[in-house]
Amino acid sequence: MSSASGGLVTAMDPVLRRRRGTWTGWVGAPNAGQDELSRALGSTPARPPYSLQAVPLSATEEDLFYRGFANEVLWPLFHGFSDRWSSEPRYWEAYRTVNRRFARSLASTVSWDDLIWVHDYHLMLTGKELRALGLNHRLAFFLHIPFPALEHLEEMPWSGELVKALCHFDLLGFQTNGSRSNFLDAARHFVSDAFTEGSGDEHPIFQGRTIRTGAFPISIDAAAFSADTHGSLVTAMEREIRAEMGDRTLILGVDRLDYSKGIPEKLRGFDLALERHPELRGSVLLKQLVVPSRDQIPAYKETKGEIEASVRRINERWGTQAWQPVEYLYDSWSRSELLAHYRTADVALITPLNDGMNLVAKEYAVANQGSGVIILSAFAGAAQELGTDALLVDPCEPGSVAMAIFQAFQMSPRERKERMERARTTVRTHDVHRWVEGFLAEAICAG
Ligand code: ADQ
Repeated sequence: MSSASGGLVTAMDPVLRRRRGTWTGWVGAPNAGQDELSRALGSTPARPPYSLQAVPLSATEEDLFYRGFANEVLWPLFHGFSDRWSSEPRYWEAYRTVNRRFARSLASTVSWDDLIWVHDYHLMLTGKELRALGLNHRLAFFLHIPFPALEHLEEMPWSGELVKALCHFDLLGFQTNGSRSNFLDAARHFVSDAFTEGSGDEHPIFQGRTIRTGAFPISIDAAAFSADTHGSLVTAMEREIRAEMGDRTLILGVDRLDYSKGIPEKLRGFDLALERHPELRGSVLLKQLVVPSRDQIPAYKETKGEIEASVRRINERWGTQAWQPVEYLYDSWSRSELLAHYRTADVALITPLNDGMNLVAKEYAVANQGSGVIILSAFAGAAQELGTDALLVDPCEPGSVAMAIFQAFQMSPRERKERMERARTTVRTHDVHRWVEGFLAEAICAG
């Protein structure tokens, strides 16, 4: 991970705090070790109550493995951005080397009965590497991002090797059934001999082991989120934000800087809403937080420039002396600031073009104790659980986003409250602890 401000850390930290275990990871800076990893994951005091094992990477490896293969090849390809991925062969070589290093590091510390649970697209070769080192442990993998359709995956020359490597895990977990079925299609294509008459269509057998697959939609620590919203600091900040807003409707956007999050598309939709619905002018504020992320990668810099130009255009077009329609912040909020904004916002506007899950939608559902409205992209994994209570949009269609903004603005307090209560119940009953129980129950049956 590059910092502790991503969805993976938000989801996994409470799980390890409760269940213990060892987190093996890279801290996100060249040559960083154990102390840096503690600081990145812990609050104060620095060390979280589980073990940490740092795998250091050199500056070149950070460049080729993390920025290169993980985020300039796999991230765009797996999110369906066929025109954005790089075919640089050095990236692939670095990915193999680093995955091997992670496997060696893991192999040096595991006990004979440990379950090894590997997370995300950075480490898809570790299963194969661990087996090559002779480990017979139960190996599980969870992919936090979407698994692409075969037609996208096939564009990359290393796809076959990647899919075959994944087949060394006993359990492969995905966010949605769509991703799971895309993986099975890819396995059928690249590892066809794993599908025999005996194995059936859904349970490939690879080197004598049955590979289990499943959809496990990830969630948040809903109880902790809900409890933290009552802190005095959060309440004071909420009062301040409300006072600044006056009677205006606060529409909130919280996204990591990423072209997959659909921020320029969101702004296009907002602009069109102001054009089509004069009632909104002077009455709404879009507060958009963009959390810095991967900003060394050219595509991310471009996205940042595009967002900033678009904010300027909208403010020039519609702003008056008394009112500026968009407040844009390129920053990282503290948890209290984030919670205070979730509590105050009348609408959460979440428009990724493609997203494994999107935890912001779930966090808002739990933290907003009032009667907020969730506007959510149909292409976020979270839409499958929250789809009936949120207003679903196609982020590529500005008209769809504009209509949802106006619908949220006009929605009766009663309808808002009912929708929000149902969304909150969904997230509370399917929280991250239930997610982990479901995954581990399946992992224990595997292997
Ligand atoms: P991400 O793409 O990082 O995660 P997301 O699910 O949107 O995205 O989560 C972002 C997380 O960052 C939220 O938990 C949020 O609270 C946190 N955050 C936002 N602003 C912050 C700030 N200023 N400081 C600290 N934290 C901040 C990937 C996938 C997602 C998937 C998650 C989990 O891309 O689709 O939901 O993993 O599996």
